[in-house]
Amino acid sequence: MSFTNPDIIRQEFSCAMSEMFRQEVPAYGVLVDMVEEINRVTLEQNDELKSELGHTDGIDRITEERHGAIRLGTAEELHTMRRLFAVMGMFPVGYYDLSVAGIPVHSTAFRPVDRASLAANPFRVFTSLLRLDLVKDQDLRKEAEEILATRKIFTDGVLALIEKAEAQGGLAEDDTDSFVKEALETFRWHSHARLDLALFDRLVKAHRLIADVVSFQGPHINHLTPRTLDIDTVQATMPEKGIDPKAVIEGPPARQCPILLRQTSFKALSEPVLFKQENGEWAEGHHTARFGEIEQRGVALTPKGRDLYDALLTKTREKILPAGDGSNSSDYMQTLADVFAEFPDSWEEIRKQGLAYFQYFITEKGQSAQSSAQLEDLIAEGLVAYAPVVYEDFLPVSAAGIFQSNLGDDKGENFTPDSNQKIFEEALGSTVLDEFAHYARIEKESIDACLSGFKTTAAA
Ligand code: OOG
Ligand code: NI
Repeated sequence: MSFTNPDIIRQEFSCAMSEMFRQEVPAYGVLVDMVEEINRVTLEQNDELKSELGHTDGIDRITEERHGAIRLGTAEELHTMRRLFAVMGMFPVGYYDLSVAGIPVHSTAFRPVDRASLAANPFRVFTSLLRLDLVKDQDLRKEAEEILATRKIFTDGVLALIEKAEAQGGLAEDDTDSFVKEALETFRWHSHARLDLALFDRLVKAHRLIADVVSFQGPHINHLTPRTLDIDTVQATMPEKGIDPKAVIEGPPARQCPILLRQTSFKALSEPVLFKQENGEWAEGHHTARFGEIEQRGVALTPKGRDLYDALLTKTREKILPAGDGSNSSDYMQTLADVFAEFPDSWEEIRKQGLAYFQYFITEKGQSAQSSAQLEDLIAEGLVAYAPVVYEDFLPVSAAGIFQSNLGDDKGENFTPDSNQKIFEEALGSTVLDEFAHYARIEKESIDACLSGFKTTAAA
């Protein structure tokens, strides 16, 4: 039996999701059009960037790139979600504890892992699991648990197809369309809540995020994110298009050599929701949940580079915390840039100090050469060159900033930080891939391929 390549299922799914979200959240469509235009202009003006992207991840990938995010309520939901994403070639990478930032969730990113799959379609989903164990009000916690225990977020159709895919080792072409269609249902917006307005208000008081997860029939996709090549321009241009951006860009400042991930979003829209009252009638309330985001990716950092990044970010935030209303945005961005002056800003220096991961390749000159030299000599002789490995994961402090700007200022109770990867993985039903080990492997494989390339040439 022949199966549809999971990369193709993911491609179809992400297109369907994008279409649904554009229809449901028109401002997102405006943002995507803006990003496409700015990416086009950026590439036109920057030949170096164009050739660099050609080496690492292909020009075609840029505007298509999307990630999304969902928030789940129970261990069982997370477990089934892992099985659903596996059908599309998406696997859990990384563990993010957001309780450190006062948000009662922990998360992973489901994503394609190997290079060919990422290149075929990079779509990933930042997936959070609500932690009701952090809620102090025992009655509220019990009520929330009871409500979540009775909801079904997956259609019978998709459950059957997941089982079929697992049993067969894949999905036949005939089943692919209905899998995508049925899977999409889980991520749809529901304008009718599962509870009444009074309980919703109590949940909001505990934390807006708890209300967002517990009140609805399913884990609506809360944002999608195209990749931009010039995040500062998009941030500055949003207001011109009638879109209200969050106060600051999350992550590192603008640099010659981009590192990790910079992100910004437009603020979640207030949407009407109908709540079922005791007398059987529907009462209208409001909820902010859905927004649009953009991201600009740079090089993946080694643990040493990441420690430096974390230290500089902490130092910045000790001096100034970005205010939600944007009143100190330019001071924050300036302080960030000043503090990050300490982080080397040339690829050569970054590589020399072992701060980031690189992919090595044989240059044109190297193609016809013979050598048994070591890597550093091959580079010095111009036979081998290197390009940054793109960071494909997320950042907990940035994610918390995105959460916060979209939950409003009314944050509710403060939670005690309590990282618990083991509990998360138990719910998931598997471990998460360690992203550092993964990037290290990419680098090592590229070095091995270069060195053996020369050996083969020398032997021939
Ligand atoms: C997820 C926020 C995190 C990102 O890009 O860091 C995120 C959420 O709001 O559910 O998507
Ligand atoms: Ni995001």
